[in-house]
Amino acid sequence: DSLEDINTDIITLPRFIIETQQNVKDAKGDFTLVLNALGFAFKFISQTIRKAELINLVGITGNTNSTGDEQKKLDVLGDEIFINAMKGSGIVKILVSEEQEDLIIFHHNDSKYAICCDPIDGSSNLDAGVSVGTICSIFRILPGSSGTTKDILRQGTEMVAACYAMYGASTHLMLTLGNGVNGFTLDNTLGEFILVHPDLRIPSQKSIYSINEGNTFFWSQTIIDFIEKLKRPEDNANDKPYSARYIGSMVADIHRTFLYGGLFAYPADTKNTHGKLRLLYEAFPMAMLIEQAGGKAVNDKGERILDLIPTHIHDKSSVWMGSCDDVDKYLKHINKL
Ligand code: AHM
Ligand code: MG
Repeated sequence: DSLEDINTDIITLPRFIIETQQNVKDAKGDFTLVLNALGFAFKFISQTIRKAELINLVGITGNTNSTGDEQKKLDVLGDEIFINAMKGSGIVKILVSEEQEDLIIFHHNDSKYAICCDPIDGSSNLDAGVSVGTICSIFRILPGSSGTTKDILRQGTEMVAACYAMYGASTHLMLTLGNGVNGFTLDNTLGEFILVHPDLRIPSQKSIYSINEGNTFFWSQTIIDFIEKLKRPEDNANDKPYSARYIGSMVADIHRTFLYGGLFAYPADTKNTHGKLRLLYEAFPMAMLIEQAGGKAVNDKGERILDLIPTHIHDKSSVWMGSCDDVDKYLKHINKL
């Protein structure tokens, strides 16, 4: 590349936040601190995952043994990295993590936010080098609250922001502040997330379904019938069956859905009677991101995910989310449209 080709006016995550906050009345820079802490946690987890295989398998770095026995599991490390980053931000009062039974409260003066996260989602895929990610929902705590579950057991529509990081061939960050979705990619040499997908829109239709079909035996007849329909050429546009794509990492399956379109689902079944995915830090943030990009997100009954209210911090929900027309196809199937 010639030097003239270098873009010197790139939009980094901090720049994006500063410019966005300038349009928000009464913004005091608090949210910048939250995003800084999140960005740092994502970079740290990303680097740790990238080093992990070499550390564990061949002991190439550090003073670890070659069997990896004394290594902390990556999900534990990811959780610790995330907790410490949020604690260090000085602005987060409450943290819910998939890895922690109870909510964590940080005692800082003036801390205003509650973050719910799955630090390493899809961790069963880690040892095979398949993409995993971190998912987060962000609430502003209730006025005068000293930090209780009331600050987070709220309707999904009350989130002020949501994001996920995906640790794949590159590290990606998808972020919504309730005004569209913006996609960033980590430039490892700069150590900065760079805006690469401003105002990302999810395609309105794509004949892809993403579901763990190995669970068919546990599904209701309604769901079995619907998935069969997607496979029958005569029931679909252009007489074409849907393609199956399932990674088994929600972040990676949703990331593909953002870029290519299609339908991602994890329904309830006789094993997981409320579905498998967690409302506060999996279904909610992904539903907000999907809706903000022009898609839809509902549960098995066709109820909008963001209208649900959790009763416990680790509550689960069935999910059907993705391209508008593909989710509508499900809604029509269950007579909710
Ligand atoms: P985890 O939070 O324990 O990693 O589980 C969540 C993951 C999601 O990333 C993924 O969509 C789903 O579990 C896959 O489940 P299954 O293996 O049952 O298909
Ligand atoms: Mg998870």
